[in-house]
Amino acid sequence: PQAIRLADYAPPNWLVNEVQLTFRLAPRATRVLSRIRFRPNPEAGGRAFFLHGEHLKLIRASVDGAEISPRLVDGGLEADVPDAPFTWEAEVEIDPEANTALEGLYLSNGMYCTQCEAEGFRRITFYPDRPDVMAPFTVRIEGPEPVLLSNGNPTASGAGWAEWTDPWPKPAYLFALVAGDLVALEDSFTTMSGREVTLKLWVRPGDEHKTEFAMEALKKSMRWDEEVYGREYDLDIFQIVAVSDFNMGAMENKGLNIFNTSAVLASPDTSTDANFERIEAIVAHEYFHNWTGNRITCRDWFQLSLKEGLTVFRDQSFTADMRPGGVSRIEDVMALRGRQFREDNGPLAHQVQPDSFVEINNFYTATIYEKGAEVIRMLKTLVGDAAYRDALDLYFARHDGEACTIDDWLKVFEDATGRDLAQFRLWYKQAGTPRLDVTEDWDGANYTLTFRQHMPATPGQNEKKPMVIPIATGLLGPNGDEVVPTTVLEMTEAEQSFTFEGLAARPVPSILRGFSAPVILNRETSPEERAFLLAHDTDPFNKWEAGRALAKDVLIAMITGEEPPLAAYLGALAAMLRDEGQSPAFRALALRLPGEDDIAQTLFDANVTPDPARIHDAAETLRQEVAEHLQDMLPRLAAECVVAEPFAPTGEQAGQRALALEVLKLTTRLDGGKAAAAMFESAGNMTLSLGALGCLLDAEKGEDALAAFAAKWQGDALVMDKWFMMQVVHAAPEKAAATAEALTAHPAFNMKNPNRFRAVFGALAMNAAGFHHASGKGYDLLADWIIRLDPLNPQIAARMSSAFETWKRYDADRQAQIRAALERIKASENLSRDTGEMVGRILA
Ligand code: B3K
Ligand code: ZN
Repeated sequence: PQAIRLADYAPPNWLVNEVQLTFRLAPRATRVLSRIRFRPNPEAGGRAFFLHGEHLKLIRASVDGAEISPRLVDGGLEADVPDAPFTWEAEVEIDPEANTALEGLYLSNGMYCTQCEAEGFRRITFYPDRPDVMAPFTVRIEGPEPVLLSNGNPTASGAGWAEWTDPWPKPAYLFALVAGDLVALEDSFTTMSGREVTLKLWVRPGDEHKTEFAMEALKKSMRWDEEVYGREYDLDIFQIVAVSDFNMGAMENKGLNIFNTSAVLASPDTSTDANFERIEAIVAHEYFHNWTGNRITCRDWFQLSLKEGLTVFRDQSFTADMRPGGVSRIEDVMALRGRQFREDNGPLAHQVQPDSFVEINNFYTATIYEKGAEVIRMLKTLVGDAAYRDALDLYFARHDGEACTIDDWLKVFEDATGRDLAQFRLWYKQAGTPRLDVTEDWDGANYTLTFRQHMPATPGQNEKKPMVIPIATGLLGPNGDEVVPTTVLEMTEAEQSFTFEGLAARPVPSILRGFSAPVILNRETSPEERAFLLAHDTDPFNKWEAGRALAKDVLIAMITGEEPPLAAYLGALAAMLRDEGQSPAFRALALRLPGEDDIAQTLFDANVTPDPARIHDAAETLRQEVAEHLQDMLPRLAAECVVAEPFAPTGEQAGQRALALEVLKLTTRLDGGKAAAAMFESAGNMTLSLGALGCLLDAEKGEDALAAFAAKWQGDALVMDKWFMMQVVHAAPEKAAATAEALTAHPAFNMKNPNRFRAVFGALAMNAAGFHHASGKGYDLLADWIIRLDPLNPQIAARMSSAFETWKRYDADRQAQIRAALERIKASENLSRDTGEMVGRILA
């Protein structure tokens, strides 16, 4: 398969004035009639006429009413057309029931739905399926289903049909259609200019009780976008539909968002606090796309981060406002390091704006999304809040209704602020995570920090230029007082020094506050200084970071056989827990150890080959040490975090439950699961119930609880996903692969359902010591199932293969095993373009 290159971008030959679609729904033979008015693009280099189309049966086609026989070619058709505006009509037949790729029009539990981003519309009808072709759509749906939905406003309906009109020009990837037996929670929202918008959240009958939270999240998002970005909603109705079979979290189709049930349905009985938080963020994310993605879209898929990075940044800011206290930033960074740093430091590293791709679906990555958001956060830090808002206002004013590029975005900032962003642009074009080494100098009055940046080579990029790095820094005095408040040091050189003058005593620096740049900071720091920062730093992120770094120092020393600073860590932890000024949410995060995958990467960076089994053992030993050291405090802490009020999915309550569960994990190491069993019995919500189950599984006492859990929840697919997932995540390393394999034989396992497949195999990949067990069984099992899934759902198969992306870190035996697994996938017959590209890149 051929790579698509950014450098080859050419504007479309033909633009579209208007699209009219008619769907005659039938599970095995849906007819799609299209009437499209084309006009020549004055900016185009030619007039050749090509329409994308895949898996379509062409019934007939005409140009200006005259039947024609188009030439069917690879990926679409060509036709001879006039050198002037004309009307294209076509009728095609498609088979939604056979569509297991969940791209285009497909059936999920008897309900029709669509997924068109990135290139799914070409599986619905022949069309210029590229985002720089934007048009208003009118859609007529005919079918026996009681509910027939599409984008925009409802304009007419009758028995067995409905018509929808979307006046806002949009690219085809934002098209959506839903038809089925659905019920809606209805509400309304009055916009800042006083317009009344109908809100509907559609679910399958029986799920009505799980809709309220997402509806509230939607209304909060609509208000927040008005207040913070001045953005108002622009149709009479906004709808969300929950679908059980969906490849990702959700999709921002204009006026008709389609959501994975897991990203929208919630109730205290069935959803954890983490589920609630994720749902609130995804509802906001998809809603925010209405302006950053839909009204202003991407010129081509190389600009994907234009909408995704910005929209993630917006949803992160929203979450920080909804859940104050600094914890959400810590969670964002944990996710960034866990997924994006991992990606950036392996064979799949790529630019925030790639230069080429084979399959665009492989580029919906942590780099495009999360690093893209970090880049925008840095831009905001550099220009300041007011200038950021001015630039955004200019962006919306200048580009509304257009398909834009990342360069258009940067130009807006240059014009609004007068800054030259040529160097900043490198954040989009240089892959990899910068390393920032810090040294310091104290002359008795002046304190100098010297930074040196360097970036390891990434595939296809050996030489890197220095980047602009905003380093938010504060200084603390010896008694813990802040002597220099947060200042943004703007680093632009490979090596650069910053001096703070006239200080009374040698300060303790707090560097990279709020994680002001997505870099790896290296600075020799004593355990005492880390403990000092954990106790005194005023920046919640760096406070947490100090504790985490100390925990990492301990683990690394345990693994490499040096003397671990255990006493300093345990003492600091105990002091932090006693500090009632710290929120339960913060204390819960500070109690968690760094992940085993993170430790593996850190060892690899230090030229030590990580042994997953040893890392796991060290983490277990340290947790046991922590439990014993904190023993006396645990009962009081547990009592403190009992939530007296009725359940509410608020940040405060979630923090209390999170701390309760961290305490329970430690307690389980001391009482063998007694407290966990009691918690499992009495838990009145899914957070505590699942947390207690996890503790019981860790203690290898989960059998009864698992059975009770399954008996209670067998009718609820989303809860059963958790049941599958927990068993694999909490399996001992030597049992993880066998547990996953046994679960695939369970009658409720269904490989065609992405949530269920991920519940087992995403969980296997998450269990680092289990997946990388020396037997190689984890690798073999995952390869087997990727090979099986690929013909059915290439997107999920390809995504799952990234579990292997860290393989070069490991010893020769493991590398040989992984290579064999990857080669086996690569050699399988008819491998998809998706998985082929991924495996090829990982092996390269
Ligand atoms: N834009 C969609 C993702 C589409 C993924 C296509 N493989 C969801 C989102 O980012 O909001
Ligand atoms: Zn998005």
